[in-house]
Order: sequence, then C-alpha cells, then structure tokens
Amino acid sequence: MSTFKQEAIYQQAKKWVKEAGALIRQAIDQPREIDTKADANDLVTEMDKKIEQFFAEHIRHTYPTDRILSEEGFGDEVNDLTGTVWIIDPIDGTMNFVHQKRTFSISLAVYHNGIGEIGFVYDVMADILYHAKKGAGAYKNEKKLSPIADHKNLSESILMLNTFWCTSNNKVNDKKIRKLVQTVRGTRTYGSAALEFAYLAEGIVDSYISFKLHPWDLAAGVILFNEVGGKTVQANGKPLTFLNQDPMVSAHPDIIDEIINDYIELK
Ligand code: 2AM
Ligand code: CA
Repeated sequence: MSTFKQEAIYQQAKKWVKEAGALIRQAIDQPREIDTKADANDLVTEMDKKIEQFFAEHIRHTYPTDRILSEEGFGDEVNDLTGTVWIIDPIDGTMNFVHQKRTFSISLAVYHNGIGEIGFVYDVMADILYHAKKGAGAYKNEKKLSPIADHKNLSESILMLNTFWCTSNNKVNDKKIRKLVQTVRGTRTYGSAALEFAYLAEGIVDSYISFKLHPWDLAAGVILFNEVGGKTVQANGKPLTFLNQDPMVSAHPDIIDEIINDYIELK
C-alpha cells in the first residue's frame, strides 16, 4: 500500500504556493536584477532564485527524504522519479514577469513513484490558483473545471505555440507547422507554459505544442489537464519522461493524433 499522504501534502503545498505568490506580488514594482541562462532571451531574476529557495527550504525541513527537481539550482540532481519528487518552477514565464508584470505563474507538482499526484499552477498577479489532485478533478480557485468538450475538430480549435519551433535546435519541419497554423481556427501564445496547460484544462484553448520545455514547465499542468480528460505526449507519440526536454503535444484527445501524424515531423 502506498504511504503517500496526498491530502496532507496538498494542503501544505497550497499554503506555500500562496505565500510565495504574495512575496512576488509585494515586490512586483521593485527594480530587478536580470541575468540570462541558455541564451540571451532565457531570463532569470533574483526573484526566481528567492522563490525557489523559499520552496526548497520549506520542503527540506518538512519532508527531508523527498527530492526536488527545479529550475534555478536549489534542488537535487534528479535522474529518476522514484519516491516523492517535487517538480518546481518558481516563476514560469520570467519574460512576462520582467516585461509585462503579469501572466506568469508558479508551477509546483508532486510526483510519487512517477505518478503525478498533485499539481498547482498559480497565476500570481490575477490571484488565480489552478489546482488538482490525481483522481479528484481540477479546480480554478474554488470552481471545479468541467471535463473538456465531447468532440473537437481541428478546424474549429485554438492552438497554442511559442516560437521555439523556428528558434530551437530541435529541428522540425516548418512547412508542416505552417500548415497546422493555417488549418486551426486561431493561435495563441501566452508565454508561460504552466499557464498554457491551465488554459487547456479550463477548456478555453484546445492544443499546445512546444519543442523544448523542461520538466518543471509542464509537470503540474499535465496533472490539471489529465483530470479533465486531456492528453499530453511526446511529439513522437511516446509517453512523457518528465526528466528531459522532450518536444511535446498536449491536446483534446480527438485531435492529438491528427496533429502528431499530419503536422509534426521532427528531423
Ligand atoms: P521560464 O520562463 O520558466 O523560462 C515560454 O514559451 C515558455 O518556455 C515558458 O514556460 C518559459 O519558462 C520557457 N522558456 C523560456 N525560455 C526558454 C528556453 N531558452 N529554453 C526552454 N524553455 C524556455
Ligand atoms: Ca522559470
């Protein structure tokens, strides 16, 4: 029998996520120390680090045997998902945090033996918390999210994508992506992958493709979307690993195979 205490951990994590969000809101207009990581547009600030440290210290104190997989270096070296692993992005959408001062999120997930048990995506400035426990549905604040639509056609769907399809090293057939963009009803780019998953769970968009997300960008969002009947896989159709930067597709089950088979060709 599993010893994973889903409800107790969920309540504790929720408190921390809300507290961390309040710290960010209080400091939103302060001057930022901005650094870059993988490339000149991959941003990190003192706040990303401060918030990750906040989570790491609390988790290590309260759950000393759990491990942390996180973006800014305060976590552990995690190469597998055995036991309890917290997967955290302290600020998802740092470019939005710096430039827009909105539409960024805290993404926190708890996996137990590879299963996504608890997911939080917190839209900090709007004070909207998307949350889910495996098997108990997904919520937007107090409101339970409905299962996604019974049927969906690609031509009537909204696709989310970012520019990584043309800027990343993961080479993808851009003619096919162009065709996909022409086929769907419209496209959106919000700039926070975790929030983009939350919007999928909310049913206001229908698919999301991205070619180099990190585990912390998607670990919580995938749990939310699963709870309402959504599907997320690697762009080659295989299950996600939650350990690598796998190109991925997340969509309504009616359209995911069509997107993968007809419009995504990895080179
Ligand atoms: P971040 O803000 O935590 O870095 C933007 O479309 C999404 O991709 C965000 O979730 C953002 O997360 C992530 N992102 C931004 N720059 C990136 C890069 N250079 N490589 C991979 N992911 C990136
Ligand atoms: Ca981040």
